[in-house]
Amino acid sequence: MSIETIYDAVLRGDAPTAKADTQAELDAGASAEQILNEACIPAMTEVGRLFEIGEKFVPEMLIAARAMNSSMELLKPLLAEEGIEQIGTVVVGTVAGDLHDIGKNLVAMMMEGAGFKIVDLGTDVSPAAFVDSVSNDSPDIIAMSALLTTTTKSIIATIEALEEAGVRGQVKVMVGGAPITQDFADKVGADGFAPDAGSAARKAKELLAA
Ligand code: B1M
Repeated sequence: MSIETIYDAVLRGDAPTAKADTQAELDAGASAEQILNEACIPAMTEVGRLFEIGEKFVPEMLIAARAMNSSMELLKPLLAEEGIEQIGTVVVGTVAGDLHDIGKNLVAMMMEGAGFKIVDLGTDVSPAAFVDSVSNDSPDIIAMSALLTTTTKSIIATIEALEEAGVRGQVKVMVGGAPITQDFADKVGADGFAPDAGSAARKAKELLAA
C-alpha cells in the first residue's frame, strides 16, 4: 500500500482497497491532507478527464466516486482536526419541480473530489431554499441542476429570487443538466455552465478564481 495504490484504487473504483490503504497510510504516518491532495483529488480529476473524452462512463464515474467517498469517510474527521481549508463552498440542488438527482449527485461528487465543501439541498429545491442557503451556508457558488424542459423555468425563478433578495452579487451561479446549454446560461444571466460533471468541477474552480 502507498499513496499511489489509493490513487489507483479510486481511479478503478475499488472502494475496499481505497479504504484499507487509506487506513494503512494514516497508520504509517501520512497526513489526511497528503492523501486527499496526492491520491483522492488527482484520481477524481483523472476520472473526470477520462469521462469527458469518452473513455469512462457514468457507472464507472459513480463507482470511482464511491471509492473516493470510502477514503473520505476516514479523512474527513482528520481534515477537520488538521484544520485543512476547503477551496470553497458549493450549494448544489436540483431545481423546483424536478426529482432527477443522478447527474446532480455526480456533479457534487466531482466538485467534492476537486476540494470543495458541498452543501447538497437535494431535489425539488425551491427558489426560497436556494436564497436561504446564501445566509445559512455562505456558499461561493450555487449550482443548479435541471433535467426537465419544464423545470428550466425554475432556474430563471431562482435567479430572480436571488436578485429580489439582494444576494445575487454574493454568489456565482452555475447551471447544468440535459436541457441546459451555454446559450441558455447566458440568456438567464448565470455565471457558468458545464455539460458534464468533470467539466462542472473545473468550471467551479474557474469561477472561484475569477
Ligand atoms: Co426522467 N426524464 N422523468 N426520470 N429521466 C428524462 C430526463 C427524459 C429525457 C426521459 C425521456 O422522456 N426521454 C424526460 C425529460 C423530457 C424533457 O423534459 N425534455 C423525463 C421525464 C419526462 C420524466 C417524468 C416527467 C416522467 C413521468 O413521470 N411522466 C418524471 C419527472 C419527475 C420529476 O422530476 N418531477 C421523470 C422521472 C424519472 C425517474 C424518477 C423515473 C428517474 C430519476 C431517478 C433519479 O434521478 N433519482 C428518471 C430518469 C432516470 C431519467 C433518465 C432516463 C436518465 C436521467 C439520468 O439520470 N441521466 C432521463 C433520460 C435520459 O437522460 N436518457 C430522463 C444520467 C445522468 C448522469 O445524466 O442527469 O444529464 P444527467 O447529468 C449529467 C449532465 O447533464 C450534467 O452532468 C451530469 C453528469 O455528466 N449535469 C450538470 C447535470 N446537472 C448539472 C449541473 C451542473 C453542471 C452539469 O452545474 C450546476
